[in-house]
Amino acid sequence: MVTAANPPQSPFFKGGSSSQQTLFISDLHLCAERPHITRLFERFIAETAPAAESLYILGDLFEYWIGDDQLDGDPLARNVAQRLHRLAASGTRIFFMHGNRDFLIGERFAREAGLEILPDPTLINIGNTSVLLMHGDTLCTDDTRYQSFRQQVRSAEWQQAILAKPIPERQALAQSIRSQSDIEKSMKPEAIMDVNADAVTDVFREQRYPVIVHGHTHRPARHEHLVNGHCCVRWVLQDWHEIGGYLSVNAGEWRATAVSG
Ligand code: LP5
Ligand code: MN
Repeated sequence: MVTAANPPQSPFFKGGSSSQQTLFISDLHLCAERPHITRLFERFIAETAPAAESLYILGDLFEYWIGDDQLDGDPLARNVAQRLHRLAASGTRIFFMHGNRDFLIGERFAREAGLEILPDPTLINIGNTSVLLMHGDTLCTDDTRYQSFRQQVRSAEWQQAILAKPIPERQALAQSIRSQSDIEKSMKPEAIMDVNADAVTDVFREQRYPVIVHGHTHRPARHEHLVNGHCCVRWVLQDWHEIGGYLSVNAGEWRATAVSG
């Protein structure tokens, strides 16, 4: 667990922004097959995000990521990196946490997009509020098939072996995993693909009752949990499948806003 009470500053941070607004997004699953979502994201980055002091991207920015050399052959990946870089250069700090689709994003992408990669989970302070950021997949403890898959693909050995393979081989492997995952998901009960209540309670208790913000489940909501007499809030972020959305906090006021057009 890493605590980033004062998250390190991006190399572009000018320190001059008077905005106190913080934005959270996740699960955009950007890909060439959903160009309208890419357009929504571009508009969000150009029109909404510049007013914010910080933007947190909590995983699954891309449909999948096979390694940072994806930047060499994928115009969409380069476009996204360039737009994020421009946003960072204008003074908005950008933080990224890996999702289960883009856990292979590395330092090259971070540099080219002007962002900083945060570990999952990361605890930050916004004003006097302690906020725990997660992708959300680690809370889905009933999905034991997924958790063992996750353990395997997050190991350094597996990642080294995979990244040594040529791009077409990685591309084919990513597509096989996607198909297998979709087949298995269609047979899993809905409940096991949501967070486990005890896992959530444990995290609230261990982290001293922060606000939790996560994505992954694609079940956007504001939940209240009563844990040891503390009324705790858990925000689940909207995915960007048909429309998009973001969570914002400004002067202690939290709001979920849809992005469409
Ligand atoms: O992503 P989502 O929300 O649809 O489903 C997730 C879980 N699935 C996954 C897999 C991802 O969708 C695909 C990841 C692609 C990564 C690309 C880079 C990898 C590198 C490869 C090459 C460089 O995370 C799904 C959960 C669901 O969330 C809800 O929480 O249920 O979990 C699964 O479906 C996992 C399966 O149950 C078990 C794993 C199947 C993989 C088997 C590999 C077969 C390979 C075949 C090779 C010939
Ligand atoms: Mn996910």
